[in-house]
Amino acid sequence: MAQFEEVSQKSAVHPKPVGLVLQYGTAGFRTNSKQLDHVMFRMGLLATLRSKKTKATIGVMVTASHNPEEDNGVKLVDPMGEMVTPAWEVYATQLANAEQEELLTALKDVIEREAISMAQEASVFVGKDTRPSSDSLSQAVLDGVHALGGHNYGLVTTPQLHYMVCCQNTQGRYGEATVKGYYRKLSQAFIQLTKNVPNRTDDQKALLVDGANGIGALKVCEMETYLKNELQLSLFNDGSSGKLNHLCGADYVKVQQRAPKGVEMTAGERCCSYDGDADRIVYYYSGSAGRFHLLDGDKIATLISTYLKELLTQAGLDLQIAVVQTAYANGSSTQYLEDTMKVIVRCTKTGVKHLHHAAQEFDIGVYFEANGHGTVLFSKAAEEKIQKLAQDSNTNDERRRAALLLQNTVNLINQTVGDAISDMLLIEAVLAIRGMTVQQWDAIYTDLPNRQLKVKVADRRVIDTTDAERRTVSPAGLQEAIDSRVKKYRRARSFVRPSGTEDVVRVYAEADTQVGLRLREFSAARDTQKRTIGGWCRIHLWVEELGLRSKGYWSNILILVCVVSSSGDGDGAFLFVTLIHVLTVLR
Ligand code: 16G
Ligand code: MG
Repeated sequence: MAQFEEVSQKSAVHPKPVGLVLQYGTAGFRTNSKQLDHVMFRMGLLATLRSKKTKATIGVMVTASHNPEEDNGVKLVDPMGEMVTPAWEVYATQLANAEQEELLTALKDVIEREAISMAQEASVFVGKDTRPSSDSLSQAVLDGVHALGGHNYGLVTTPQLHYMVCCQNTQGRYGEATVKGYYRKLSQAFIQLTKNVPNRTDDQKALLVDGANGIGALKVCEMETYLKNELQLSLFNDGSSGKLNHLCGADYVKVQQRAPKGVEMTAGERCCSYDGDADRIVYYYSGSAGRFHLLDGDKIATLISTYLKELLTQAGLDLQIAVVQTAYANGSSTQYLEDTMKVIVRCTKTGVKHLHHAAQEFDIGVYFEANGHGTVLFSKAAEEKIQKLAQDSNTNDERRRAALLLQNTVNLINQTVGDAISDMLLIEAVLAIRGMTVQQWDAIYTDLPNRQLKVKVADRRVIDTTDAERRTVSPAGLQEAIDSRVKKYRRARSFVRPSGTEDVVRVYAEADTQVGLRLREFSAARDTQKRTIGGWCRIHLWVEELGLRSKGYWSNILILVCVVSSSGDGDGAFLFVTLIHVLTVLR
């Protein structure tokens, strides 16, 4: 067949390095950009097949998100804007790893197994971020889809691509499938939501944005005129000089628990950071003593679900609302949501697709990872009920007002995937409507002291987990060892899981303890540049107090010092140290 001949010829231009093996991971392929040319070409082919199979437009996004500028990656987007279905992740890995001479056989294998009619038309949208390698790599994707109706969107954020795929496949019902259509839909909803908020001052409209030197910076700039000064953005790390994700962006801020480079914030000012492809967001501010306060995905989920629940009550709508989190959600957030807010809370494995899937089971599913990936999903029935009430002229003013707010909230949210720009507008609207400052938002609950670190072990696959990654089933004895340490502390929780994106094991620990408080004092001193010999001595004393001496005094001191000095506060470090010791067994 002519199509296969063309595939053969073009694949020779995008040859696979012999023996290279890559895996379609949690968020697609991701590695150094130099290794990806053949993968891109083959994902172009696979997206075309997926489009023929589903008889719908498929998306391909070229990005490595928060990873360094030298890296790149690719992921496929299914017809409703969601991540590609798991069976096709397997095909993606098979195609990417087929040696040059095996490619056609691998391709034909997919066609046969999925009973794909090659005569069917195909449509593929290709998007890319601002990395230097994204130009040629997206061209390689297009080579794969070439002559089969592929459409190149050029520079877009990941969520914009998801959005446009969904618009295209719903014949415009979700919105217009263009970047301008996206700006218009979101900005109109934002203006509608905030227009009746009394006495909104310029201060309340001001927001500092760290664009991570990436695509989000470019796109939020384009959007500004649509917002008609209802939001006044000061943009930092806009990509004009700095390097992508370097000392800036949501991942840096969340992991380091400190402000990004280049953002000039004064006490109490609201700031947010996007990641490199703008599908993640975190907020933060500087407190009165110069202390850094982070408002992560858990705080965002709490703010949004509280707001939605209040509106549902005011509207008198009986819709079930749930919050979906992962094991990384701070225990205080879960407790607040369940005990105070009385909303259903679900926990899933790490990775957007798992949360998204779980959230689809409810009338309204709010999902967020602590790292800032997340959005809100409304069921079709929920959207219809909201719409019906908003148009019902017989209902009372309070109910109608709440229904209208809900309706505009639905329009403001990108339901296809977590979206830094859409989430930012929603948070800004909610703060305005509820008349809340960032400090009041932060005070809804207090995070339990916690720590997260990665450990390199010989083979991370020996760790197998269950219960949404909260417990290990192998190797034998690991879970018991964790349990015996965790039970010594109040409100303590800890888990170990193999990373889905790096060759490491991640360790998480949280607890409410006196030692945690003292470590917090120490790190506050660090923040105000009062790093003292006395401070370091106190760390020695705590290690003694915790009885860690026998378990390797100096290595404990070292880990504590690293943990305390590399992150905002030192809480949880003690528990963490004991866990590192559990893991040394596996090294
Ligand atoms: C990917 C996921 C993110 C998850 C992270 C976990 C998407 C779009 N991104 O970045 O949701 O939190 O992986 O990484 O799904 P880990 O398995 O290395 O901890
Ligand atoms: Mg990202």
